[in-house]
Parts: sequence; structure tokens; C-alpha cells
Amino acid sequence: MPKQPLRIGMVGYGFMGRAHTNAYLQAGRFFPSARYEVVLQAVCARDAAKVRAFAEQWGYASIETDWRKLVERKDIDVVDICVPNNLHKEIAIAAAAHGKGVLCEKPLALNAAEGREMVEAVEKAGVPNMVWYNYRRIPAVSLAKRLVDDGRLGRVFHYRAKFLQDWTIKADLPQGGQALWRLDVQAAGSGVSGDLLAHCIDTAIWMNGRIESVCAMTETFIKERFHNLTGKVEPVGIDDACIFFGRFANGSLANFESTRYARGHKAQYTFEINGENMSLFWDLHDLHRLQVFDYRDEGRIRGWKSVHVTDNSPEHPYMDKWWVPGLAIGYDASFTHQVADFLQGLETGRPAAPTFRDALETQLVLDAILESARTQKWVTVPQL
Ligand code: SOE
Repeated sequence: MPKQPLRIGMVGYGFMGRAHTNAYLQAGRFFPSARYEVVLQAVCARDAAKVRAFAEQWGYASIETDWRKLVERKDIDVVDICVPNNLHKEIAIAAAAHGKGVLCEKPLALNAAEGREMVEAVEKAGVPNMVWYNYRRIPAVSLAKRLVDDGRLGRVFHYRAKFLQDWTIKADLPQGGQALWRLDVQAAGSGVSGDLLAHCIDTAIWMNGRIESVCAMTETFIKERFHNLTGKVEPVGIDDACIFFGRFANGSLANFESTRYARGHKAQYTFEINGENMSLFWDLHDLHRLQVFDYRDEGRIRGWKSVHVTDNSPEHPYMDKWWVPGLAIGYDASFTHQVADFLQGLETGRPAAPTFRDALETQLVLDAILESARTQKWVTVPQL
């Protein structure tokens, strides 16, 4: 039976545009869906020459230079949003109103109020929706989630995570425009909290449940930067670093840190979860490895086990579709797995997570963190 085309219209073509497009191509090859064939139908960005070059390089059939035209096109089924955070809401709501499925880069929105509007829009339209919190689908991380869900940890006491980078230490790095929109509070909404901690919070909630309350501290180390869009030196409105602790609904304690001022660290995302029977530790720099300590092991050989999650059996999530046992896959594969799961969600009617609604939970925690840092008080995270 011929497969049904699922025609993607992508807005933006930066780092995430490449990551998503690569995932669409790879998913069709390594995780073919029985029902859908992903088609790279159109890519949209303001600069016609640049977006045409991107379309040619990556295989998109057409281009647009105005996202409003893209979301109206009858030959697009899913709109994929890969532009700065301040554009997510408007595009998502318009795409949903035109009956398109909507995939959105993380974080969902500038803040929870925007996120709520986006959730309402996709749910009212009844369209498929998902947010690209890709790290859930690194096989070692997915395996950790399975162990937690199987109850192997027992009662959980602690969850700690950090995401460290060092690329903004330079004082003469401007803010605004192209890749540097992440430094501009108007475009990004926040700094490391929305950009990096959002990943940690998404994984944490997924693995360990709701975060109920938080107490946070943020710092902006470089207070003014040249702004590429205004041509002037402007105050910096983002958080350069954020540390928070909190309480999960299951009674366990949360401890999180993120910064772009940790010299030597490029993307060190780690998490650890400590239960009464078992602890798990993962580090993005060694992404295949899940460190496991099981207290129930025989005493003589009890200790931290280093599980290399590259077996090509279904016991190691996603790995049976790749190479032979022991051979590594990379960061890019987490996006490929997300596309594969999205297609499976369409086939089975059980939507792939995180949906917009799931991602709104992370957004609520982010708002609470920023409020706590501002007011120097504990903040209760509102229920969804
Ligand atoms: C920031 O440098 C960044 O690219 C984030 O925007 C991504 O979400 C993260 O995965 C890697 O770091």
C-alpha cells in the first residue's frame, strides 16, 4: 500500500533547522513508518537566497519567505518551528488554526502565559503537537526512565542535574540577531534557565514527576553588551547562570545548576537520581553510558556499574534499529528517535511526548524559578 505523505513546512534553518531536517531524513531510513512518508515540502526564512541554498542542500521541494504564507499552504501537513522563542506562539497558533500539526523547538514559549495560549490553540484545533526536548531520547536516558518506571529505584530521595557551557564568557560578544538571539531577552525570554535548564527540568519531570516548589538564584555576569539589532550597547536582560533547588511532589529534593560561564565545559548535561534501592547517573559527554548502582547486588560485588547502552536488542531503547552491538550513535540520533516516535504516535493515536501540554509544565517551573530569583523567596509552582 502506498504510504501517506506527511508534508513538513519548516520555519527557520539554523542549528535546529539542520538537526530536525537530518532527523526527518534519518527517521525514514532507520525507523520507517508503516503508514507515513515524511516529505520535506517547504522551508521558510526571510532571506530568499539563503533559504534557497538551504533548501537545495537539504532537499526541500520549495521555499517561502513569509511564515504566514507557509501556514496557509494546502500542501503542508505539519509546521515545524525552529525560530527564536519570541516567534513560537504566533506561528504555532496560526498553524493550528489552519489545521496543521505543530512541532515546536524548546522551550515552548517565552513564558507560561504564552504557553497556555499555545496549548489551548492546538487542543482546540485537535492537531498533533510535540516539543523537541530531544535528550529524553538518548538511549541511555530512555533506559533510565524505564528503570524508574519499573520501580527499580524504590522511594526516590534526590534528583540533581546540571547543564554547563562556557561560550558567553567573552565580554565583547554582542547580543541579538542570528545565532546570538539567545543572549537577547526580547527574543529568548530568559537566559540559561529557558535554554539549558529547560532540558534538565523536562527530563526531571518526565522521570520523577511534578516539581512543586522552587527557590532560585540567578546572576548576569556581563551587564551590558553591544546589540546587533539596535547598533547600541544595551543592558543584558538574560540570566547567565541559574541555580535552584526545590521539592518534587513525590517528596524528593531537587538540586539544579546551569551556567554559560563554566570555563572548559561546552555542553555538560548530567543528571543523577537517588532511590532507596538504586541510583542512576548520566552525562551527555559520555552519552551511551548509564551508571547504575544497585544496593540489592550481592555485597561482595556491589558497586557502580557502567552500562554501555549500545546493545542492538530492544532492551536498549532504539538501538536495535541502528548498527551492530557496541557501535555508537550520537546527539543527532535523539532527534531522529523523536521523529520516529512522533510518527508512531500518529499511527497509534497515542501522541508522542512531550506534547505542548507536557512542555507547559516545564514552562511553569521556569516562570517560578525566575520569580523566586527576583523576589528571593520560595515559589510554589502552579498546577497545570
Ligand atoms: C545552547 O548553546 C544550546 O544550543 C541549546 O540551545 C540547546 O537546546 C542545547 O541542547 C545545546 O546548547
